[in-house]
This record gives sequence, structure tokens and C-alpha cells, in this order.
Amino acid sequence: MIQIGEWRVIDGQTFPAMDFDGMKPNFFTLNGKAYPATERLQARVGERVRVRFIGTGQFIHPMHLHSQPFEIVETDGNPVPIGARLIKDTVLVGPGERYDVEFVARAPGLWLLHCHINHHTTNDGAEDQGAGGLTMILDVSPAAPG
Ligand SMILES: [Cu+2]
Repeated sequence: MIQIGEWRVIDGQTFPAMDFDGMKPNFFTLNGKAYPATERLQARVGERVRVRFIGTGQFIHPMHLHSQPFEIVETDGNPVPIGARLIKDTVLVGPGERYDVEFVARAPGLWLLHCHINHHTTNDGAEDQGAGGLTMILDVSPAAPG
């Protein structure tokens, strides 16, 4: 479960961001943390992974996974019938929306899961260790032996 949020931090005080001058977001969080403090998702090759994106703020986020596409299996808590499921590289998560996506991890490595709006992967307009904000790492290890 990944809750996507946006915040306006002014002089060390944090406010929910809004879409007007002076309150636009300057920090973006996944489960309350901005990259590089975001948690890591762990998987093994061959393992089915489900991720639930929850848009908790006021902005739309095109969430994108490197390494492979995912299947949208549930929207707002309602299962998507198998014949109607979309295979996507990116899913737009709007305010109040939930998307459950699934994929079978296929390549070992460290893969980025991030918002595709560049400004949303910064912390107060800057990058830290090459990214920020709405970025997390999917850590796929080789398949278990046997
Ligand atoms: Cu975004």
C-alpha cells in the first residue's frame, strides 16, 4: 500500500498542499516519506507483487515502474474483470483514487517506481542522491534456489 501525498512546507511548518499560489506543494511523499527516505519494496524473480496506490492529496500522479509493465487489477476497491484489465507502464492516480496493480517480478536488480512529473521527484525543488519526493526502489533478487 502506497499513499501518495503532497505538502507545502513554509519555514519548517507543514501544510496540506493546494493548487493555488503560495500553497503549491514543495514536498511529495510515499507513505509519509520523501526519497531517499522512502521504504524499499522487496521481491524475488517469479514472485507476484501487488501494489495499491492511494491518492491522498489534491494532485494527479502518473506512477511509473521501471523494468516491466503491470496489470491494473482493482480500481477503488472494485475488481477489474480479467477481460477488461489494462497492461500499463504508468497509471494516473488522482485525488481519492485507488489502483491495485500486479506484476510478476521478472528481472533482478534495483528498479525505480516513481511519479513521472519531474517536479514531483524533488525535495523543495532539489534532488537528493539523484532523485527525491515520489520515488521508491523495487529491489528484485534472483529466484530462490530449488
Ligand atoms: Cu506526481
